[in-house]
Amino acid sequence: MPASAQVSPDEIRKGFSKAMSEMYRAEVPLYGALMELVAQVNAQTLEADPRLAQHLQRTGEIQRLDMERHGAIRLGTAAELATIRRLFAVMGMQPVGYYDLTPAGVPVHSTAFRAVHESALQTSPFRVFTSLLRLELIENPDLRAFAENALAKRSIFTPGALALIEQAERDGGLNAEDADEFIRQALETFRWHHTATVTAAQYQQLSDQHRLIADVVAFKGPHINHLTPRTLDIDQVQAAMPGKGITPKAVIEGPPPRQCPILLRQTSFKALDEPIAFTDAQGSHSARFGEIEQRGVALTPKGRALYDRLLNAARDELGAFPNEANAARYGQLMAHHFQAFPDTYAQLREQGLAYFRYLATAQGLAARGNPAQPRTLPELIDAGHIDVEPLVYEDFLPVSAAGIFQSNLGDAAQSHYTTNSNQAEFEKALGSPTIDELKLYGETQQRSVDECMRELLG
Ligand code: OOG
Ligand code: NI
Repeated sequence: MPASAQVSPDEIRKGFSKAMSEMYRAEVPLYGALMELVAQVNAQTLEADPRLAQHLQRTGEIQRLDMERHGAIRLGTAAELATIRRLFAVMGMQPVGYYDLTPAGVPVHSTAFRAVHESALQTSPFRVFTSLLRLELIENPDLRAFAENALAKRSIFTPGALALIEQAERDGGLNAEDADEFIRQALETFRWHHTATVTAAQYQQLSDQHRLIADVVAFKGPHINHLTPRTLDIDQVQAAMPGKGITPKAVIEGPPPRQCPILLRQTSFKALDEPIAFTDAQGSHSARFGEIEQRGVALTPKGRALYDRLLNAARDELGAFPNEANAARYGQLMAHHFQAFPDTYAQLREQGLAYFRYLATAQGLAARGNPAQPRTLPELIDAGHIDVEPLVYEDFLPVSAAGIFQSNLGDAAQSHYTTNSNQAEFEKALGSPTIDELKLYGETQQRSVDECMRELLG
């Protein structure tokens, strides 16, 4: 097939993200309500803060804001993870980062599939937080064997999806018609099932071991469990949720409110209880919830170490998992400890705490070829020939993710696992290494510097 007939993987991802959002909106009406609230608050925030609007305009983020979302799935076997990697690759999504959630009592480890190049992210920033159940953590050997057997019997991909993945791998892509069919077929893997594959008693046994185990093992496929829009003011959305009949979790995960947002702040509402037909009886299951996120600047290893240190200090002082009863104190402790985190972009940049994008300004371009034009990056910035924009954090945070899991699984789901993190095992299942996210931010920053210098001085 000639290359010209092929659709770019970024366009397939964009189409898939849209189709997924439509499916979820139709299946979970509360998601639609949340989307409307987020759109309202985003519009108000932009109106009230012209500087923010200008900055989003300059970086192009304004175009991706409405289509920005991430979702999550939980898989049961190594083979499922390896095939989902190939499915996401058709859409230009690579496994970025490794997250071990077992220290927080959730028996999974995870990665995030997403686009890696800034121009691809611009077309569609869609990401999927993908977890693999760690069956070895089920202590009861009979139950573990039952779970393994149930998972071995299911096939979560349609034959059509598998054929199109192979075709894309063979031909190096898909044409428009096949890409549309691929989106339709791939969507089936993420669909909700009203029927379970086990009896009510078996479900209960799995659930008693851990609710998450029942969520993965008892069903035909890895239903998408949430889709998360990006908000420009998470505190406002959190405050407005109850008025829309949505009850948010006790605390916002991630850093406290700041002038210059860093990393990622997230909050969610509890999973809905939905009717399920077990093989022998009617019952219910809860898995699907809603979440919102506010993204800030990506941190360098030095910035991230500071973030982790301050977060741990606040949590240690709290002495318990954040919950309804200690939420106010948690907020105070976070605000107090994070005073040690510089809160202007200039400080974040000068102290090497965050990543930035460098953009040549009109003034800089006009001065091109002028012998008086400065030649170094700091001088060009001072002269207004280069603008500095924070680079958005595109990834996730393990402590936050654990908090989101917990708020949906209920506190009863807290277990203590002594097993260590096992990135090598995860990557073996995945069939490839995971990409180091910090390396990607470093590369994007460097590319922007190189391009500026070429444009202004080249
Ligand atoms: C994933 C929870 C983590 C996030 O945004 O950190 C998550 C799950 O519940 O499967 O979505
Ligand atoms: Ni999420």
